[in-house]
Amino acid sequence: QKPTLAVVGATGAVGRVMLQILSQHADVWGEIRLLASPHSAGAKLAVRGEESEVHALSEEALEGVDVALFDVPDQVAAQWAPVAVAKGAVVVDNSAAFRQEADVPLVVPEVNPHCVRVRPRSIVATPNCTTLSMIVALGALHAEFGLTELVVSSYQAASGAGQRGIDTLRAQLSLLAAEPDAGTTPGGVRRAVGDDLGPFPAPLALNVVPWVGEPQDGGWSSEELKIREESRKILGLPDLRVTATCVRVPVISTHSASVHARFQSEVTVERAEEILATAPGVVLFDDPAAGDFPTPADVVGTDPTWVGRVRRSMDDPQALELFVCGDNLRKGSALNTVQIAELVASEFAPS
Ligand code: 11C
Repeated sequence: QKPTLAVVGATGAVGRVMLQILSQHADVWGEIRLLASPHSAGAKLAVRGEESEVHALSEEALEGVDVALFDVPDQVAAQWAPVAVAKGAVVVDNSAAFRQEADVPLVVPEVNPHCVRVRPRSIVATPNCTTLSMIVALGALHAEFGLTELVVSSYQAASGAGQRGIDTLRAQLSLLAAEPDAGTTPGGVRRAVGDDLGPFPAPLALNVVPWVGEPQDGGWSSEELKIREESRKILGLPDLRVTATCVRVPVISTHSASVHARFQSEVTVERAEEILATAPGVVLFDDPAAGDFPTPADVVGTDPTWVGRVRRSMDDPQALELFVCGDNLRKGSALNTVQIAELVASEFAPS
Protein backbone atom coordinates (compact mmCIF):
# COMPACT_ATOMS: atom_id res chain seq x y z
CA GLN A 1 0.00 0.00 0.00
CA LYS A 2 1.29 3.44 -0.93
CA PRO A 3 1.83 5.85 2.00
CA THR A 4 -0.75 8.48 2.89
CA LEU A 5 0.52 12.06 2.60
CA ALA A 6 -0.83 15.14 4.35
CA VAL A 7 -0.02 18.63 3.09
CA VAL A 8 -0.41 20.95 6.08
CA GLY A 9 -0.65 24.57 4.93
CA ALA A 10 -1.95 23.53 1.51
CA THR A 11 -3.54 26.90 0.69
CA GLY A 12 -0.41 29.05 1.18
CA ALA A 13 1.97 30.25 -1.55
CA VAL A 14 4.34 27.32 -0.87
CA GLY A 15 1.55 24.80 -0.27
CA ARG A 16 0.09 25.47 -3.71
CA VAL A 17 3.48 24.89 -5.33
CA MET A 18 3.76 21.63 -3.35
CA LEU A 19 0.49 20.49 -4.96
CA GLN A 20 1.81 21.38 -8.44
CA ILE A 21 5.01 19.43 -7.83
CA LEU A 22 3.13 16.44 -6.42
CA SER A 23 1.07 16.50 -9.62
CA GLN A 24 4.19 16.57 -11.82
CA HIS A 25 6.38 13.96 -10.05
CA ALA A 26 6.08 10.18 -10.24
CA ASP A 27 3.11 9.34 -8.05
CA VAL A 28 4.41 7.49 -4.99
CA TRP A 29 1.48 8.42 -2.74
CA GLY A 30 -1.80 6.81 -1.83
CA GLU A 31 -4.23 9.35 -0.40
CA ILE A 32 -3.10 13.00 -0.43
CA ARG A 33 -4.93 14.89 2.30
CA LEU A 34 -5.02 18.71 2.22
CA LEU A 35 -5.04 20.49 5.57
CA ALA A 36 -4.95 24.17 6.54
CA SER A 37 -6.17 26.60 9.17
CA PRO A 38 -9.94 26.50 9.91
CA HIS A 39 -10.65 29.64 7.85
CA SER A 40 -9.39 27.86 4.69
CA ALA A 41 -11.41 24.70 5.35
CA GLY A 42 -13.83 23.88 2.54
CA ALA A 43 -11.65 25.41 -0.19
CA LYS A 44 -11.01 23.15 -3.20
CA LEU A 45 -7.54 22.74 -4.68
CA ALA A 46 -6.33 20.61 -7.58
CA VAL A 47 -3.79 17.86 -7.01
CA ARG A 48 -2.96 15.01 -9.42
CA GLY A 49 -5.61 16.40 -11.78
CA GLU A 50 -8.48 16.19 -9.30
CA GLU A 51 -10.21 18.74 -7.08
CA SER A 52 -9.65 17.98 -3.44
CA GLU A 53 -11.28 19.61 -0.42
CA VAL A 54 -9.16 21.33 2.22
CA HIS A 55 -9.87 20.24 5.80
CA ALA A 56 -9.07 22.04 9.03
CA LEU A 57 -5.92 20.86 10.78
CA SER A 58 -6.97 18.74 13.75
CA GLU A 59 -5.90 15.59 15.58
CA GLU A 60 -8.55 13.57 13.72
CA ALA A 61 -7.43 14.95 10.36
CA LEU A 62 -3.93 13.57 11.03
CA GLU A 63 -5.23 10.06 11.73
CA GLY A 64 -3.61 7.47 9.43
CA VAL A 65 -1.09 9.89 7.87
CA ASP A 66 2.33 8.32 7.09
CA VAL A 67 4.17 11.45 5.95
CA ALA A 68 3.13 15.06 6.65
CA LEU A 69 4.53 18.06 4.81
CA PHE A 70 4.30 21.18 6.96
CA ASP A 71 4.40 24.69 5.55
CA VAL A 72 3.01 26.78 8.39
CA PRO A 73 4.37 29.50 10.73
CA ASP A 74 7.06 28.42 13.20
CA GLN A 75 4.75 28.39 16.22
CA VAL A 76 2.10 26.32 14.40
CA ALA A 77 4.76 23.80 13.34
CA ALA A 78 6.14 23.66 16.90
CA GLN A 79 2.63 22.87 18.19
CA TRP A 80 1.38 20.49 15.50
CA ALA A 81 4.41 18.56 14.25
CA PRO A 82 4.62 16.57 17.52
CA VAL A 83 0.89 15.83 17.23
CA ALA A 84 1.39 14.42 13.72
CA VAL A 85 4.36 12.37 14.96
CA ALA A 86 2.26 11.02 17.85
CA LYS A 87 -0.26 9.87 15.22
CA GLY A 88 2.51 7.91 13.51
CA ALA A 89 3.62 10.33 10.79
CA VAL A 90 7.08 11.40 9.70
CA VAL A 91 6.96 15.20 9.50
CA VAL A 92 8.92 17.12 6.87
CA ASP A 93 8.87 20.68 8.17
CA ASN A 94 9.59 23.82 6.17
CA SER A 95 9.55 26.20 9.15
CA ALA A 96 12.46 27.33 11.30
CA ALA A 97 11.00 25.63 14.40
CA PHE A 98 13.25 22.55 14.41
CA ARG A 99 16.14 23.29 12.03
CA GLN A 100 18.77 23.86 14.67
CA GLU A 101 17.75 21.03 17.00
CA ALA A 102 20.52 18.44 17.25
CA ASP A 103 18.11 15.50 16.92
CA VAL A 104 16.39 16.86 13.81
CA PRO A 105 18.24 16.41 10.49
CA LEU A 106 18.34 19.38 8.10
CA VAL A 107 18.28 17.81 4.67
CA VAL A 108 19.01 18.83 1.08
CA PRO A 109 18.70 15.62 -0.98
CA GLU A 110 21.49 16.56 -3.43
CA VAL A 111 23.91 17.31 -0.55
CA ASN A 112 23.21 15.17 2.53
CA PRO A 113 20.48 12.62 1.61
CA HIS A 114 21.85 10.06 4.11
CA CYS A 115 20.84 12.35 7.00
CA VAL A 116 17.15 11.73 6.32
CA ARG A 117 17.40 8.24 7.82
CA VAL A 118 18.62 9.49 11.20
CA ARG A 119 15.49 11.14 12.61
CA PRO A 120 15.00 10.17 16.24
CA ARG A 121 12.01 12.52 16.61
CA SER A 122 10.45 11.52 13.26
CA ILE A 123 10.91 15.13 12.15
CA VAL A 124 13.07 16.17 9.20
CA ALA A 125 13.63 19.89 8.60
CA THR A 126 14.07 21.63 5.28
CA PRO A 127 16.23 24.77 5.15
CA ASN A 128 15.34 28.40 4.63
CA CYS A 129 14.80 29.35 0.97
CA THR A 130 17.86 31.61 0.90
CA THR A 131 20.19 28.84 2.07
CA LEU A 132 18.55 26.55 -0.48
CA SER A 133 19.07 28.99 -3.33
CA MET A 134 22.85 28.45 -3.11
CA ILE A 135 23.63 25.29 -1.10
CA VAL A 136 23.30 22.68 -3.86
CA ALA A 137 25.97 24.42 -5.95
CA LEU A 138 28.16 25.06 -2.91
CA GLY A 139 27.80 21.46 -1.74
CA ALA A 140 29.13 20.24 -5.09
CA LEU A 141 32.11 22.61 -4.93
CA HIS A 142 32.74 21.69 -1.28
CA ALA A 143 32.91 17.98 -2.16
CA GLU A 144 35.81 18.74 -4.51
CA PHE A 145 37.67 21.67 -2.94
CA GLY A 146 36.74 21.74 0.78
CA LEU A 147 34.93 24.92 1.76
CA THR A 148 36.43 27.16 4.48
CA GLU A 149 34.52 30.44 4.21
CA LEU A 150 31.41 32.02 2.65
CA VAL A 151 30.59 35.68 2.21
CA VAL A 152 27.05 36.01 0.87
CA SER A 153 24.89 38.93 -0.21
CA SER A 154 21.30 37.90 -0.95
CA TYR A 155 18.79 39.49 -3.31
CA GLN A 156 15.52 38.08 -1.99
CA ALA A 157 12.15 38.04 -3.70
CA ALA A 158 8.88 39.31 -2.23
CA SER A 159 7.33 35.84 -2.15
CA GLY A 160 9.80 34.87 0.61
CA ALA A 161 7.36 36.83 2.76
CA GLY A 162 4.44 34.75 1.47
CA GLN A 163 1.34 35.78 -0.46
CA ARG A 164 1.19 39.04 1.52
CA GLY A 165 4.66 39.91 0.24
CA ILE A 166 3.61 39.26 -3.37
CA ASP A 167 0.38 41.26 -2.96
CA THR A 168 2.26 44.17 -1.37
CA LEU A 169 4.82 44.39 -4.17
CA ARG A 170 2.14 44.22 -6.88
CA ALA A 171 0.04 46.92 -5.17
CA GLN A 172 3.08 49.20 -4.79
CA LEU A 173 4.06 48.71 -8.44
CA SER A 174 0.60 49.70 -9.62
CA LEU A 175 0.54 52.80 -7.36
CA LEU A 176 3.95 53.85 -8.66
CA ALA A 177 2.95 53.36 -12.30
CA ALA A 178 0.66 56.38 -11.84
CA GLU A 179 3.47 58.47 -10.29
CA PRO A 180 6.27 58.59 -12.87
CA ASP A 181 8.34 61.05 -10.79
CA ALA A 182 8.12 59.12 -7.52
CA GLY A 183 11.60 57.61 -7.83
CA THR A 184 13.34 60.90 -8.49
CA THR A 185 12.87 62.82 -5.24
CA PRO A 186 13.69 61.89 -1.61
CA GLY A 187 10.66 60.25 -0.04
CA GLY A 188 8.74 60.21 -3.34
CA VAL A 189 8.35 56.42 -3.38
CA ARG A 190 7.25 56.39 0.28
CA ARG A 191 4.61 59.05 -0.35
CA ALA A 192 3.27 57.22 -3.42
CA VAL A 193 2.95 53.80 -1.75
CA GLY A 194 1.48 55.12 1.51
CA ASP A 195 1.86 53.82 5.05
CA ASP A 196 0.94 50.17 4.54
CA LEU A 197 4.28 48.52 3.75
CA GLY A 198 2.92 44.98 4.17
CA PRO A 199 5.54 42.61 5.61
CA PHE A 200 8.49 44.83 4.58
CA PRO A 201 10.21 47.55 6.65
CA ALA A 202 10.47 49.97 3.69
CA PRO A 203 8.83 50.35 0.27
CA LEU A 204 9.93 47.46 -1.94
CA ALA A 205 8.87 48.68 -5.40
CA LEU A 206 11.62 50.77 -7.10
CA ASN A 207 13.81 50.07 -4.08
CA VAL A 208 16.16 47.59 -2.39
CA VAL A 209 15.77 46.92 1.32
CA PRO A 210 18.81 45.72 3.29
CA TRP A 211 16.82 43.85 5.92
CA VAL A 212 15.11 40.43 6.03
CA GLY A 213 13.93 38.77 9.24
CA GLU A 214 13.98 39.77 12.89
CA PRO A 215 16.65 41.72 14.80
CA GLN A 216 19.34 39.66 16.52
CA ASP A 217 22.38 40.54 18.66
CA GLY A 218 25.16 42.53 17.06
CA GLY A 219 23.01 44.12 14.36
CA TRP A 220 22.47 40.85 12.48
CA SER A 221 19.10 39.75 11.17
CA SER A 222 17.59 36.32 11.84
CA GLU A 223 17.79 35.60 8.10
CA GLU A 224 21.55 36.25 8.10
CA LEU A 225 22.06 33.93 11.06
CA LYS A 226 19.94 31.24 9.39
CA ILE A 227 22.25 31.26 6.35
CA ARG A 228 25.24 30.83 8.65
CA GLU A 229 23.82 28.13 10.91
CA GLU A 230 22.02 26.16 8.21
CA SER A 231 25.01 26.11 5.82
CA ARG A 232 27.19 24.79 8.65
CA LYS A 233 24.71 22.06 9.59
CA ILE A 234 23.94 20.87 6.04
CA LEU A 235 27.60 20.74 5.01
CA GLY A 236 28.68 19.20 8.34
CA LEU A 237 31.12 22.08 8.89
CA PRO A 238 30.38 23.47 12.38
CA ASP A 239 33.25 25.97 12.18
CA LEU A 240 32.64 27.23 8.65
CA ARG A 241 33.19 30.99 8.51
CA VAL A 242 29.99 32.55 7.15
CA THR A 243 29.03 36.20 6.75
CA ALA A 244 25.71 37.13 5.15
CA THR A 245 23.95 40.37 4.33
CA CYS A 246 20.32 39.84 3.32
CA VAL A 247 18.57 42.25 0.98
CA ARG A 248 15.00 42.26 -0.32
CA VAL A 249 14.58 43.27 -3.98
CA PRO A 250 11.46 44.00 -6.07
CA VAL A 251 11.21 40.54 -7.63
CA ILE A 252 8.07 38.42 -7.21
CA SER A 253 9.78 34.99 -6.94
CA THR A 254 13.36 33.66 -7.14
CA HIS A 255 16.08 34.50 -4.67
CA SER A 256 19.55 35.37 -5.91
CA ALA A 257 22.88 35.58 -4.10
CA SER A 258 26.34 36.87 -4.77
CA VAL A 259 28.73 34.40 -3.12
CA HIS A 260 32.43 34.61 -2.26
CA ALA A 261 33.47 31.02 -1.44
CA ARG A 262 36.94 30.25 -0.10
CA PHE A 263 38.41 26.72 -0.21
CA GLN A 264 41.25 24.71 1.36
CA SER A 265 43.53 24.99 -1.66
CA GLU A 266 43.82 26.78 -4.98
CA VAL A 267 40.89 26.52 -7.36
CA THR A 268 40.50 26.96 -11.08
CA VAL A 269 37.46 28.27 -12.90
CA GLU A 270 37.77 25.41 -15.41
CA ARG A 271 37.46 22.70 -12.73
CA ALA A 272 34.75 24.61 -10.87
CA GLU A 273 32.73 24.90 -14.07
CA GLU A 274 33.16 21.17 -14.82
CA ILE A 275 31.79 20.37 -11.37
CA LEU A 276 28.88 22.81 -11.64
CA ALA A 277 28.01 21.67 -15.17
CA THR A 278 27.61 18.06 -14.02
CA ALA A 279 26.22 18.49 -10.48
CA PRO A 280 22.64 17.18 -10.08
CA GLY A 281 20.22 20.04 -9.55
CA VAL A 282 22.60 22.71 -10.89
CA VAL A 283 22.62 24.54 -14.23
CA LEU A 284 25.77 26.40 -15.22
CA PHE A 285 24.74 29.41 -17.33
CA ASP A 286 27.82 31.50 -17.71
CA ASP A 287 28.70 33.34 -20.88
CA PRO A 288 28.35 37.04 -20.05
CA ALA A 289 29.63 38.13 -23.46
CA ALA A 290 26.57 36.42 -24.93
CA GLY A 291 24.30 37.82 -22.20
CA ASP A 292 24.14 34.42 -20.49
CA PHE A 293 23.88 34.70 -16.73
CA PRO A 294 21.03 33.73 -14.44
CA THR A 295 18.37 36.30 -13.57
CA PRO A 296 15.16 35.80 -11.57
CA ALA A 297 13.08 36.72 -14.63
CA ASP A 298 14.45 33.66 -16.46
CA VAL A 299 14.85 31.27 -13.55
CA VAL A 300 11.40 31.64 -11.92
CA GLY A 301 9.28 28.50 -12.23
CA THR A 302 12.28 26.20 -12.73
CA ASP A 303 13.70 23.64 -10.32
CA PRO A 304 17.52 23.88 -10.45
CA THR A 305 20.02 26.22 -8.86
CA TRP A 306 21.36 28.36 -11.68
CA VAL A 307 24.98 29.54 -11.48
CA GLY A 308 26.78 32.18 -13.49
CA ARG A 309 29.52 34.82 -13.25
CA VAL A 310 32.02 32.19 -12.05
CA ARG A 311 35.36 33.89 -11.44
CA ARG A 312 38.48 33.22 -9.41
CA SER A 313 39.10 36.02 -6.93
CA MET A 314 41.76 38.34 -8.28
CA ASP A 315 43.48 38.61 -4.90
CA ASP A 316 42.92 35.06 -3.61
CA PRO A 317 43.59 31.96 -5.75
CA GLN A 318 41.70 29.83 -3.18
CA ALA A 319 38.41 31.71 -3.66
CA LEU A 320 35.63 31.78 -6.23
CA GLU A 321 32.99 34.43 -6.90
CA LEU A 322 29.57 33.20 -8.09
CA PHE A 323 26.11 34.54 -8.79
CA VAL A 324 23.32 32.06 -8.08
CA CYS A 325 19.54 32.12 -8.59
CA GLY A 326 16.94 29.64 -7.37
CA ASP A 327 13.15 29.78 -7.28
CA ASN A 328 12.43 30.22 -3.58
CA LEU A 329 8.98 28.66 -3.89
CA ARG A 330 10.28 25.57 -5.74
CA LYS A 331 13.75 24.32 -4.69
CA GLY A 332 13.73 26.99 -1.98
CA SER A 333 10.81 25.38 -0.20
CA ALA A 334 8.15 23.21 -1.88
CA LEU A 335 10.46 21.09 -4.04
CA ASN A 336 13.02 20.36 -1.33
CA THR A 337 10.20 19.39 1.04
CA VAL A 338 8.63 17.05 -1.52
CA GLN A 339 12.05 15.54 -2.40
CA ILE A 340 12.64 14.72 1.28
CA ALA A 341 9.17 13.21 1.56
CA GLU A 342 9.90 11.06 -1.49
CA LEU A 343 13.08 9.77 0.19
CA VAL A 344 10.94 8.80 3.19
CA ALA A 345 8.28 7.24 0.93
CA SER A 346 10.97 5.03 -0.66
CA GLU A 347 11.34 3.36 2.76
CA PHE A 348 7.77 2.08 2.57
CA ALA A 349 8.06 -1.39 1.03
CA PRO A 350 5.38 -2.16 -1.56
CA SER A 351 2.98 -4.80 -0.16
C1 11C B 1 12.26 35.34 3.25
N1 11C B 1 13.71 33.41 3.47
O1 11C B 1 12.66 35.44 2.08
C2 11C B 1 12.61 34.12 4.07
C3 11C B 1 11.37 33.29 4.20
O2 11C B 1 12.93 30.50 7.75
O3 11C B 1 11.81 29.56 6.19
C4 11C B 1 11.57 31.91 4.80
C5 11C B 1 11.81 31.93 6.28
C6 11C B 1 12.20 30.56 6.76
O4 11C B 1 11.59 36.21 3.81
